[in-house]
Amino acid sequence: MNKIKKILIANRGEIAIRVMRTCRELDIDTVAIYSEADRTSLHVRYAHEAYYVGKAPSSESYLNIEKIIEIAKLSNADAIHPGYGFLSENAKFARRCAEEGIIFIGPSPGVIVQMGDKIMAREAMRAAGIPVVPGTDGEIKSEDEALATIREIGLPVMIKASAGGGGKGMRLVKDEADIVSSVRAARSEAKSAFGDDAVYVEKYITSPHHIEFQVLGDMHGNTVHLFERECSVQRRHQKMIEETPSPLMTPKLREEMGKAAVEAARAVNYVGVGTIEFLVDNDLNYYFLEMNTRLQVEHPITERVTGIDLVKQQIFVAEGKELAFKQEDLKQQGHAIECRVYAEDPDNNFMPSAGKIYKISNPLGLGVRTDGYVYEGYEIPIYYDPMISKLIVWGNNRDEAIARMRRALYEYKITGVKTSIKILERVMNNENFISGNYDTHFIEKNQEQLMAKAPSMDPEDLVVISAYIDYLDKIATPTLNNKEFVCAQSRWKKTPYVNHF
Ligand code: MV4
Repeated sequence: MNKIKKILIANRGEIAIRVMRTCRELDIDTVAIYSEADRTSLHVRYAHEAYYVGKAPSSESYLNIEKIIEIAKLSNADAIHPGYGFLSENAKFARRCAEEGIIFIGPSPGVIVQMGDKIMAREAMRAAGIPVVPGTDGEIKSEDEALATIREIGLPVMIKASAGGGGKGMRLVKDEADIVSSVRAARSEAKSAFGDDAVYVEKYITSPHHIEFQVLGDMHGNTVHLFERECSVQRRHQKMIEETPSPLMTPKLREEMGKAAVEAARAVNYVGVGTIEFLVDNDLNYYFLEMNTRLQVEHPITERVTGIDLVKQQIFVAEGKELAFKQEDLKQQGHAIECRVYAEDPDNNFMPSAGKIYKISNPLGLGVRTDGYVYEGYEIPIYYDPMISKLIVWGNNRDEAIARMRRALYEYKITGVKTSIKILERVMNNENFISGNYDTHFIEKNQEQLMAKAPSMDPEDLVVISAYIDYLDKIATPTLNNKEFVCAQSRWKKTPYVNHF
């Protein structure tokens, strides 16, 4: 046992605050680092101490390994929590921490390397008896080899970069004539993106579900899973909505996949929280896809249905504690959904919407959690991820959770920047989503309903509305921005604005 007293959080935004919240509950001191662009960021104010780390670009700040180690030593932090993104899956960083006697809150550098290399990960899983997508044994070394194997597997196939993941460096091949050019293209894309041109081939699974299992292992050989998360609602490999339980799941499949996930983690002696990603086809066959060796963005839905604080578990495990529960102690209670709120303009091809948050009103009430970091007057830096918050709701069942999410989205008011809130509302009202009938192609298949532009306004209506706004301005308290609120309210047709007064 190695009690942690002070943690440096090598991250920013909502996840930095999320981690610090648990630290405060555990009476652990927190050290923030911040870039030039983050001087006014909330994680800086939330921490017990904060240190400037470098210029705004990530490469000079949140990715600056030596500078971060220096600050950890200067501040006497005994551990570093990397959050997600940035250095969270960087084996070199984990190794440098170890060399300096700082606890890296995550798995060993060896496991990070092994799971970061998708060919190695595939091999390890196949050896452990976990179903992997049918495909090549290892790297495809030549175009001839590609041709031969692809003829064997049968088209369509996916060519994937071994150093890739999350959709980067992937090529779908449907036509034999395209094999050679696609392998070449995938290779050169991989080379320039990752400095590694190794590629492999997998059979293409049509319309799969993306279902992942949360795993947790300690240093004493105990490993459990904390059930699944359904992550199929995504746009261009950016997740939008996650839920647990998965509407697709049956008790039998859950048990089987849960066992597979635990075996997968055991096969690499996994210590810490991790995620086993699976593709599940329409016949409920499941295939190992990748393992993520970090705390994930969507971890709160798992926390909500299991009652387990995953950051607390990360810290306990890093201290060398034994897990305080066994698999049979864990239950999924009710249903949780997360919506990711991005500062993006859905009417303008999801372009990042930079600018100052003018007004923000977070949803509250029964069964609602928001993990965010922006405040009124805060200017969202352009340098980092556009996700500004996560809205997580819980219900006794899926229908209640969806209704609650609709209600919470209705309460969510953000002005000053464009956000994805209205798209999220449309998903919550989409018949296919409501019936649980969706897969990874949900967004494209429901494009029309989800992306419909608001109808342009009749000039006569505009006159009426502007007169009404004038009227509201006269009766309102000066702190309320009625103009903005009228705009925000208008998307909720069933609740006319006047009902609130
Ligand atoms: C696949 C696939 C179909 N067949 N592999 C995309 C992200 C990367 N982690 C793997 N991805 C996929 N791999 C085979 N053999 C379909 C996808 C895929 C996908 C996977 C998960 C979530 C959303 C997705 C959207 C498009 C494609």
